[in-house]
Amino acid sequence: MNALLPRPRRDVAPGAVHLPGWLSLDEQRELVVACRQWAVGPVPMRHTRLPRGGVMSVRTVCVGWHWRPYAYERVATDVNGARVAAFPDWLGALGRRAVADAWRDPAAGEAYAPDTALVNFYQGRATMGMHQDKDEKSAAPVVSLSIGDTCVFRFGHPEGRGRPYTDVELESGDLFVFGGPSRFAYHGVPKVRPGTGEPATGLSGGRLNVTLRVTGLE
Ligand SMILES: O=C(O)CCC(=O)C(=O)O
Repeated sequence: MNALLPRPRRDVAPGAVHLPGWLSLDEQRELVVACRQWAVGPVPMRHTRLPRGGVMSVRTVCVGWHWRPYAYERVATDVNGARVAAFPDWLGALGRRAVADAWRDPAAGEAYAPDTALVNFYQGRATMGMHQDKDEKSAAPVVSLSIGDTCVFRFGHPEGRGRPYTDVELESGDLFVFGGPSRFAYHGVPKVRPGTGEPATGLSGGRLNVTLRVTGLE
């Protein structure tokens, strides 16, 4: 955590907002406890297999709906066939507060009804390539919460993976919301800075990222 320099909120692109230090230390601790529980089951955290045979370097566990490339399912057919953990009410409430604060729009926050969370854990050299979040059948915003090591979060535009993009340092407790014209912007994590996290969160190493989304599925 950088206690010396101020880290003001920033509108990175239309509909894309970075709110540094949005989660309190207690909220980060509670999220870490919840992520630890989800990581062991009913569907364990795993490296997602990609359709062309590759494997993602981050490990992922899902809540509410199970994500695999191009599909959301209630049951993790690509892992162990179990039904994913239920999406808790408290996580939906956190998402509503996030959207209201990021967009300074209480009505948009009230209307936000996320039904899935993807929990990504970055350890060692794990990174994430530029991609769009487009397996959801909804244009509702994505709420991204970071805990642990700082990362470089690269946020681009919907037309392609290349420039222009903005590199944002996401630290433990930061919130990033992207929706509206930026909902389908390409984004990725080219770098995580090991050893920069705050052990008081309960995470002794690595980086956790939780994204809340609306699947648009019944
Ligand atoms: O780890 C992050 O900050 C980004 C995660 C992400 O892009 C995703 O889950 O689709």
